[in-house]
Amino acid sequence: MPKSKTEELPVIWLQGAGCTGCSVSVLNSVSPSIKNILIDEVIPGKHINLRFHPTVMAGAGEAAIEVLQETQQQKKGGYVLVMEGAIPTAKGGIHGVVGEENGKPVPIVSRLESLGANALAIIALGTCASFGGIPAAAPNPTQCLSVEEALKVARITTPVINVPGCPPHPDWFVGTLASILLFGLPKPEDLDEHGRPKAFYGTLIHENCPRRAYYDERKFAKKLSDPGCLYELGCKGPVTYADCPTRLWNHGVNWCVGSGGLCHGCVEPAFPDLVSPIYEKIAFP
Ligand code: FSX
Ligand code: SF4
Ligand code: SF4
Repeated sequence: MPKSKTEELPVIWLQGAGCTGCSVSVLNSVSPSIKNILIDEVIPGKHINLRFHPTVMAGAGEAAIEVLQETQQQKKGGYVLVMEGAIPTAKGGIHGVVGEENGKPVPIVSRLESLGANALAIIALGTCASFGGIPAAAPNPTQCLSVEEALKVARITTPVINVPGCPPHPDWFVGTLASILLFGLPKPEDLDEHGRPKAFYGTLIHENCPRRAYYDERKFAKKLSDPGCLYELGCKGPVTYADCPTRLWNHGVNWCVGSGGLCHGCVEPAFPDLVSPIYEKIAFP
């Protein structure tokens, strides 16, 4: 039999301060299916070897934790670290821990530093990991940081790709990973000023919204179930960059504004503090 030419990319997935919605969203990936992503080839000839994922892995306890150490040593510079959730730093990081070493809990911030320093790249998945998000909202009692902020404190320079969204669309994550497998790490010009792949976050929601004609005619909805533009009800589409109106969610079924809700700017560094209250009109930029 000819030797398999499948290339493997080891992936370690950690969860900090978040709601696990990012994992749930990715598990809902339809094309490719989550089975294709986890078990088969995500794209022809390329396989993701997901070695650690707190929610879906079968392993537990010491054996699972050992995989972290082993990957860090044996695959140095050749694995991707997916960080979901923000990084709590108050009280030595004790508000978020992953396993133990010498009988002591290991803060997620230490895991990020050790695994992050040795990774090929880090995908900060979700708005919490990318920008702090809800766990870092004022008054931020656990002193949560984004992945980039936490790495900066530790002077770690591993490339970070931000894939925000609360939660992120499965395609944004799978597409980012597939692009690394196909073309290598993104070039600076592939990312926007907030480190997000332009392929997914390059367009303003407001530009592609099917209700845009209402906006231009100043026909504003008075309540959420009305036809009309949702701007006066608090829609943040005019300050939010993502392809939700054209990509749609749930495998092309609908999206926030399409289903009568407003865009609350979940992919932006400003989320949630600076786009709150959700149901209040923003000043047009
Ligand atoms: Fe954050 Fe992930 Fe929002 Fe939740 O854990 S991006 S709270 S949808 O899911 O980090
Ligand atoms: Fe813009 Fe929101 Fe109105 Fe759509 S509903 S046109 S995104 S303000
Ligand atoms: Fe987030 Fe807005 Fe897209 Fe909804 S429409 S998922 S709130 S960016």
